Amino acid sequence: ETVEETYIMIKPDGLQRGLVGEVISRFEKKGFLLKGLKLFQCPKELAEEHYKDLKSKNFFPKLIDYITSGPVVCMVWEGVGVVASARKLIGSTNPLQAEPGTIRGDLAVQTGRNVVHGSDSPENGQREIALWFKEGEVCQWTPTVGPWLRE
Ligand code: DAT
Ligand code: MG
Repeated sequence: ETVEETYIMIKPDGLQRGLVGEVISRFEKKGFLLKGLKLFQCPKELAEEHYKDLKSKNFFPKLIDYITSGPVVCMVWEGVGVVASARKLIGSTNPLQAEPGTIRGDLAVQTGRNVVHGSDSPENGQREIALWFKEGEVCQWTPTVGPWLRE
């Protein structure tokens, strides 16, 4: 049970469809801590760096076009086991295979329009936070409900 940070991003479809509050709400209600938040028009170079592991895939150009097609909502969330837990809250990559109750399972139908991104490991979480946020944009703060969320 280690405290981690993860990079969560609402993709352009989530913003266009008015799902920003819904997505943020799920992470808030779970009990994770919001440490960074901004609306951002992603340049092509950043999108390519973020998804560099997928560069050889045939869908890569479409993925980059989609992610840069409009503003995204960039977030840093902190919590015990938040990286894996966020992936569970988000659900499977293909929304039709994502379980009901997950963000993708409840709110999306296509892999190419799956509303939200979440880091897949603590290491990638740190890599992605450094990629998307500048020094000073991530806030350290202590919620007063802390003792009711963590023993
Ligand atoms: P995830 O976003 O669940 O971590 P991933 O890292 O494998 O999934 O892929 C990143 C994004 O790329 C994914 O959210 C949507 C897109 N993608 C992945 N596989 C795809 C495919 N087979 N066809 C089209 N887009 C795909
Ligand atoms: Mg991924």
